[in-house]
Amino acid sequence: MKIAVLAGDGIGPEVTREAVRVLEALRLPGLVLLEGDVGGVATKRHGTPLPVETLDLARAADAILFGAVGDPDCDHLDRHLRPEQAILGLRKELGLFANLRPAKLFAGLEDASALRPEVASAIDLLIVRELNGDVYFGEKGIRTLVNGERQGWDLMAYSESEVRRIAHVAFKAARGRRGKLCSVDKANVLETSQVWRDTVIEVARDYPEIELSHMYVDNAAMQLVRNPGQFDVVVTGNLFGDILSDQASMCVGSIGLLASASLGDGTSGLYEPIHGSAPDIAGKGLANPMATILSAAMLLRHSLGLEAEAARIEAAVAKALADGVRGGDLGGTMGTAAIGDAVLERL
Ligand code: GGG
Repeated sequence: MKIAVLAGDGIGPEVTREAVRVLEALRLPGLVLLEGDVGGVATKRHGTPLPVETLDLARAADAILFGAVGDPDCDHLDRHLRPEQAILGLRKELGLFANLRPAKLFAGLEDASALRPEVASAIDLLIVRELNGDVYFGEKGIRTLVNGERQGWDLMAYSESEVRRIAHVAFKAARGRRGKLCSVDKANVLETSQVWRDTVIEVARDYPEIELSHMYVDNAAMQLVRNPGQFDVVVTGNLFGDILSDQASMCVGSIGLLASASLGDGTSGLYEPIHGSAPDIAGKGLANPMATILSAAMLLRHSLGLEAEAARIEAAVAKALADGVRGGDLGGTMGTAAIGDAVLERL
């Protein structure tokens, strides 16, 4: 069982270290962890955010544990050299088109949510974000208009086959949960969303037992804070999914709690916290590592088939939170390593 550990920038190395400690504590026979450079750190060392050695390491691994990328030192660089290109490149190169982002309120965090406790306690949803299309990968550029102004442009596009494959993932996920799927788009304005909606409706014929609904993204953002308990599985495009999952994270208390799995048709998957590199707190030992620890649990479940071990990690995190373990993101004072210790003690 070979796991590529790509810690990246900012708080990435700190939070990844705690997840690695948890994985090592399980003493899984045959587990090998191999580190690689990615993101801004790779641009500085190798002149590219995704060196070929890192890509080869990721390809050869059974799964990838990823921290975060993003470095203000690289803000002035050409887009191709920016840290974020590393994660986009990995998703594209490895065909990781389905990003699963579960959000559930942990017991004891009712007061940490941005929502009223009775509203927050109903949250148990899964956002299925498409990862290989949309404005992230459409043609883009900056052109000069006749009046001399610069104009930036990014093509938003989804083909039927791209929508079809993510819709199947979402319908199957709904089948294993409460049987409800909400497809989020902006079909009243965007042609992209019209194709998205028509295709989701077509795929729905294969899943008559699933209750399908459609929602415009602006309404979905509002409903997520008004009545999040109505959602079971939400399927949406790359950009809308990125935004809605950050919003969902504050509904359950903190972006430091949301894990994710990026999956494709192959066997290896990539697992990362949904948060970025948080350069403002990098290196201070203040970041909450729970999202990365929970991502490691998803890795064990989805890529290695180790359900019992995954559940053990999730139970340890839940117990730590129920016992009052809190970092600064949740109004507490505990640092990254202390939170990692608290999870390890309960493993
Ligand atoms: N761990 C997530 C991370 O590093 N996010 C930074 C980033 O640039 N993400 C782009 C995206 O998720 O679309």
